[in-house]
Amino acid sequence: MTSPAPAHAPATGTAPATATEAAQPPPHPAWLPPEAFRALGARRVLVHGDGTLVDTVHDEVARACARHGGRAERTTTTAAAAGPVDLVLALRDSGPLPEAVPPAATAAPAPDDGPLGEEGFLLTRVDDVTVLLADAPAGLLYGLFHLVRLGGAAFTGEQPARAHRPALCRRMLDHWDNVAVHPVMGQVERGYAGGSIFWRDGRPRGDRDRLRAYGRLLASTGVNAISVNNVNVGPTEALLLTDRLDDVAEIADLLRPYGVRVHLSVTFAAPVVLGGLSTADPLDDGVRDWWESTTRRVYARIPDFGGYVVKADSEGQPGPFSYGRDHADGANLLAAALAPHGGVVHWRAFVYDHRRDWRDRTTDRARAAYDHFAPLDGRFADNVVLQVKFGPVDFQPREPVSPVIAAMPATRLAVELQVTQEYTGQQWHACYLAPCWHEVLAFQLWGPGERSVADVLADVPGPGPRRGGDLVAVANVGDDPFWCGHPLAQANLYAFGRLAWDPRLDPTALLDEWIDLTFPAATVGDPALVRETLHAVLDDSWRTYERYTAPLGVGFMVNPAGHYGPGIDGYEYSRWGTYHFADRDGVGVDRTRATGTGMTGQYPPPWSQVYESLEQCPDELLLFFHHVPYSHVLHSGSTVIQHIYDTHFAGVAEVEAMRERWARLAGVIDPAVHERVTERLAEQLRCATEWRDQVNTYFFRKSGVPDARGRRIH
Ligand code: GCW
Repeated sequence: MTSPAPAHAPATGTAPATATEAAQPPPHPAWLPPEAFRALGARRVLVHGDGTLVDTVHDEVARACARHGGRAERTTTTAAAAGPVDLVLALRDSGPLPEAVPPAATAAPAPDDGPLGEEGFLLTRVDDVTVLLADAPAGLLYGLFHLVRLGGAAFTGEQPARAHRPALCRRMLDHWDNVAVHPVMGQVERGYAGGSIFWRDGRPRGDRDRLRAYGRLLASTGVNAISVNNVNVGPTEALLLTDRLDDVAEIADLLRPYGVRVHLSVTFAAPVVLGGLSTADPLDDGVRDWWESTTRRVYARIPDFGGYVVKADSEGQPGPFSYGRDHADGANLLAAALAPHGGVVHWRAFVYDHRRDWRDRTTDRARAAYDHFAPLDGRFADNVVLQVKFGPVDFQPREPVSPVIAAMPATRLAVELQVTQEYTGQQWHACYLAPCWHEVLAFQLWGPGERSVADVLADVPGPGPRRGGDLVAVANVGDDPFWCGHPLAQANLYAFGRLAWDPRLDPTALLDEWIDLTFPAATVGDPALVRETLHAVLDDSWRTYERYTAPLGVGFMVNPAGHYGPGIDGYEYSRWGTYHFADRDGVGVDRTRATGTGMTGQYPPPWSQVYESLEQCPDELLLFFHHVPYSHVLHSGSTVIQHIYDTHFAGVAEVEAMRERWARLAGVIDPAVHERVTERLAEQLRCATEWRDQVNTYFFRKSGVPDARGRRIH
């Protein structure tokens, strides 16, 4: 949602500014500090193969070995074989394998024998040699970082061969970075980590080391694609497609060694604003030719260019509706231009009327994406990826899964998550989002036992055509020394990449991975305390955030000025279509077929029934689907009003506990990290208290029902 906020929004709606200094020291190493490479770097390692990504693997190994006392060797198709080794990373098709690979390591087929593909790898350990084999260079790169995660465990005992492959082919981060500073949205739209790592004041930022470090971090989690500019494309950003293509090519060159392909957000009006044509009509031959020749030039400059990202007919961006065409016409136009080069278009489904009349209770923004796109299923070209926000509205801390995902079996889909914490505390609040994403990915679209969101994206067989898809997220990094403003928000970036690689991974286990890498035992005073504290602070932090903000899935009680802090009626009488309808008797949005907007009917059974039914609807989504009296009794046994009071008091108490736990790490971890998190937790407590007091007071005044436990409500 484009906020109507002035450049200097009131402090209540805007998170405190993050200081960015002019000359910056190297950024925090995040989850790749040198110490994380100790186990690998202390070994005799052989890298076998050719190619840019193999060079990257070898460089990593060589640096780790130089630091930790091991020995790095390289053999290629032509170079001679090496002496005894502890670890071999080899491309299977790079000529005969070096003698150092024990024959048994290649003789035994992996249990799930099948092609490793472009990115997979096979790991085994035989006769005291750890052997990692791949059929393509990217497989070696991902294998290398897998070994880093394993640490010493990669070098013990015998280990049967195991194949590793990503569940999803494209694992992508979208940057909402502006090239020119936007008068309201700034350098990075919804960015909470300082400036952009790519752009500054209309020009490339030029910090090549920072971009290489970013590519490396992404590769280590499995992310293999990014878009480098905001989906709201302004006049300066539009030029990246043509006159300023060199700026994009430079980023692509820096990220290529890490297996990350670059995509570009483009404006649908490009033929008019860049090409001087009188129309951007998708069925016009001149428009078609313009996109084809422009795209040809892009590929001539960047041969591995990923494709386009398009926000069309959405929040004021131009689109096919202006020409009486639909979104299949629009998306297929760009897809046709990209297809000969192997590119894709990510076409966003975030299409809704943002000029509603709040008085009209018959229309429903949550219905919009389904209403626009479900009828188009089957009409999209093969290289269109329809990019759907995970929920029907807009990245709220709690939403049901979007009904679009089950409704479009003949369309390739991307599910879009938001790593940048627009609605989840703007990287001032500790809010570990992996549990939320895990719930979304594990949601069984056609009921218990049926395929999940992750299965659909991974193209797991089921009824109907198979299309597969991507996981995409809006990035949370900037030029902040800690990358993300909040050092603990690094865990979200890490977990996103890992879940996109394997959506079955458990969020708590992922946090352990991140802790092991970011805070290696040898670098902290008390490793057990560090682990215990980070789990205590982060494991449940998303639910804590939910407790002190909008209740029971109703969403959008944020301050409209910047989406930070409470603004309970902030959107209630606005044009944006996000209402809670609280009055003296009750609260919530009636989306039932029986008496409401009928949105429950967009789900297949059993969910269409479960959400329709007041008795069956899960508590956490109750107010998303139903308008109920304050006295309504939840499955938990509590009334809605008492639940509101209880969760808001509990949420603040939990933040207080987080703060106390964190204080115990003083002197145990890097003081700069400790201090930054301490500062943020103080602000989180202030803001959570504000949320609690405003929400509780608001509902007490509306309902007149006192808190059963007699706590202070204002
Ligand atoms: O969540 C909303 C944001 C807008 C954003 C929009 C979108 C890039 O408030 O800032 O615009 O979503 O996803 O397009």
